[in-house]
Amino acid sequence: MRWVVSLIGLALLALVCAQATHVGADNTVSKIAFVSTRTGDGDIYVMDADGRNERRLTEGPMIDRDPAWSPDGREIAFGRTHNENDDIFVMDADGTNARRLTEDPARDSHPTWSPDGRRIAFASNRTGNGDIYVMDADGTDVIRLTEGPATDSDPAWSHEGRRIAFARQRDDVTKADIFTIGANGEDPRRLTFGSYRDYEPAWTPGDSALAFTRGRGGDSDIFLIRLRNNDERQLADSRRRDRHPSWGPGGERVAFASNRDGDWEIYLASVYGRGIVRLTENRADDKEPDWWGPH
Ligand SMILES: [Ca+2]
Ligand SMILES: [Ca+2]
Ligand SMILES: [Ca+2]
Ligand SMILES: [Ca+2]
Repeated sequence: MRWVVSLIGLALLALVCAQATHVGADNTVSKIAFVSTRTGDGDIYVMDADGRNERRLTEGPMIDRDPAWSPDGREIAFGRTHNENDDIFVMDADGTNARRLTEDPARDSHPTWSPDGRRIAFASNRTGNGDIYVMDADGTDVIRLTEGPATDSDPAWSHEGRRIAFARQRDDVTKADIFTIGANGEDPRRLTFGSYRDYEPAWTPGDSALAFTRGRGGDSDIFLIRLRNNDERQLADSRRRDRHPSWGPGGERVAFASNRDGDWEIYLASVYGRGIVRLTENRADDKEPDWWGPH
């Protein structure tokens, strides 16, 4: 009799576990946050990585941009223009509970999370030109990582956590290069050296390479640079502008924004083939994808 009771107990336990898994199903689906102007100004939207279940997360007259998933997928940091001031905000992944993290009159933008979710790096021009800063995820304990007259922007925190990639623009606005720096502010390294505008770096899931946007004249395309040998190759190319790469969780596909079909849409490119898939289709600008997937 006792083993029958134990079996029933085990069956009940399995049922409860299955229920719990089902309740958490939202965090088992790979999702892409992005910015769209379809309601006038920029708002943050989210969709499944196959383009389905699209929904709007922010509303109102503020301009929202640069969404960045927290590593656990529960929150999204983003940039918001309010009262002509750009600050970093964070909200729950369903769009509720938005709160402000930076309180400086300067332009604060491009949040990116440390892999443990405890810190957020961002770009700010609070000392007169662009530099990379790091703060705790509640907005406290702000530290400046880069200095000097160059304009540093577009920080991207590596998945192993020790380095942050960014774009550095010197005197000429048409030229920028990809750099990385230790998350403690030490050991800056330059990765690209061309006479192009290289920006918007994005680490592969294994941190062995970075995708980035390369601007040349009025065109821009998505490139990949391997850290082992600085080998570069082009991932997505069109005669219009291709920007803002963001890796899928498996490292086999990259999301990006392009105006190749007229207005801006979100696309996926395969790293190994030539297949390009379009995820959005409307007359507004859809940009700045940030891809999150369960680990
Ligand atoms: Ca600000
Ligand atoms: Ca600077
Ligand atoms: Ca292009
Ligand atoms: Ca569009």
